Amino acid sequence: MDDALLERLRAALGTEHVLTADADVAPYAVDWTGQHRGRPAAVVRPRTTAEVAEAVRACHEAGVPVVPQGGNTGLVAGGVPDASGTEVVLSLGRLRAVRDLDVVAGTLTVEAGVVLADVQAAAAGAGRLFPLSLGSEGSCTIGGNLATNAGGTAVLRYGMTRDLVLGLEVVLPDGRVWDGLRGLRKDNTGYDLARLFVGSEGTLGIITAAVLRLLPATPARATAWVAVPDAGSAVALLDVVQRRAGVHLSTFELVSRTALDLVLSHLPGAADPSREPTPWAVLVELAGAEGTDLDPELEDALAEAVETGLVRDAAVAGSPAQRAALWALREGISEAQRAEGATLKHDVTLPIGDLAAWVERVGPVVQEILPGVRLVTYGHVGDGNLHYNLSAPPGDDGALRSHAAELTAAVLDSVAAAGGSISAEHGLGRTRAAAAASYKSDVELDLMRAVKAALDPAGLMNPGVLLPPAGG
Ligand code: FAD
Ligand code: 2HG
Ligand code: ZN
Repeated sequence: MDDALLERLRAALGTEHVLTADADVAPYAVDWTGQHRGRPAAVVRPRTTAEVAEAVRACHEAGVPVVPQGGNTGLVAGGVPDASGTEVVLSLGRLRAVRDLDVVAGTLTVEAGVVLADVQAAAAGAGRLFPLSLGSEGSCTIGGNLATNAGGTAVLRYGMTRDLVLGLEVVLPDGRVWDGLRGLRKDNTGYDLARLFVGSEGTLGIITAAVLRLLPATPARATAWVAVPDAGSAVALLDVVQRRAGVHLSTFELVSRTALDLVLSHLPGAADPSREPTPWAVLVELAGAEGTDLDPELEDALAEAVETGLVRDAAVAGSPAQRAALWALREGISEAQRAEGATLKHDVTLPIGDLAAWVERVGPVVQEILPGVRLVTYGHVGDGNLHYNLSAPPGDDGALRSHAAELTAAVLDSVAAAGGSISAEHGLGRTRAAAAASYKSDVELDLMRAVKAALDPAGLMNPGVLLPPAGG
């Protein structure tokens, strides 16, 4: 990499925050799955918005591409560099200040590198709720959540990250700073620029701070692990719980037997809460204000569902420890699948009325391509979002890798044919950019390219992510 640029970065950030040695850059070069490994020209770790701006300006003037990185928990290789050795990774991990908390206005202003669990804790410390909730919340950053428009396990009630943000501060690809840190609920003064950056996966600019919406706290909880015979019963159960619990329903997660078995074999101390194994289970949680008695709503819903044959068995958490144990079964799936070997992830949305039939249709197609492949199906069924993940036949990672393209094409084609989305909540990154382009209309692609060209005419902000490389 150009010595003059390195010197300029060192002068702006301090020598110890410009990393070039192989051992130092290694953790920033590989994604969470371990399946995408890039080669950064350098890793820079600014501390303030002004330092981010200076680093981006320097790279822009030198014509060097920049890859923003938060907690590096992304699952589509959007925050790690390519293998060219020309890209600078800009880590937001040192922008960790909580700048403001306004309980009356219901807003929390945080810097991009604040870990999601710390955002939740800051809200809870003020008796409020920041409802975004993901299995990776102990290490992903709010900047990464915004950049990917993350979903998670409470979208059903509170929406995606986009629904939880009011204003942003962004360093643009040429190093200018846009101060859009406004906490107003009503502000119809032009294009919604903040939400344009949400979900842009670091391709339009670098989010350095955000004004987030806070909600009333919901410390009352009722949680159950519900055994169901098939995915159709899970979808029907959703209707029953929505009718009985109304706005209190905050989580409705589907887990297949294959996914649960992986957790039971990899998570120490894990136990199946159901008396008899069923092919599917649902984690249901209701949440309400202090003092709300949610148990009758949950029990009425479950009693109705048992009577109509939708539910075989249900374990209701009787203590915080039991609740945590049920959640661990759901949140442990990614880790258990990673421990099992090679993984092929498909994060898809189906129209919810077709979800169960789609699962029945696509299984045999996938099994025909690779007999013995394991269908590690689970997800946020209340949002129509399935993680239709595949694991290799036991001990045969090579077979999954050699059939990966064919398997993914079959799954994504059938999602598109059903009117679904090929990326529900993880984004496109490098992994899905080309596929998404092939399913979009020319008009939609033209609009996306026009936005990219207007904000990043030199094409230096996370190239190859979200939109495929030119000519690619
Ligand atoms: P990174 O992985 O560092 O980056 C992700 C993308 O955002 C990259 O394109 C990067 O360039 C860009 N980016 C990061 N920070 C900035 C910034 N400040 N400005 C501009 N661009 C930036 N995702 C869900 O949606 N729902 C889930 O339920 C969920 N559960 C998960 C569970 C596990 C165990 C794991 C490992 C991942 C899970 N994820 C989930 C995926 C991941 O955690 C989210 O996509 C998360 O939002 C990424 O945040 P991050 O800080 O790790 O971002
Ligand atoms: C989840 O819902 C996450 O647990 C991760 O979105 C999904 O690891 C995955 O494929
Ligand atoms: Zn998910």
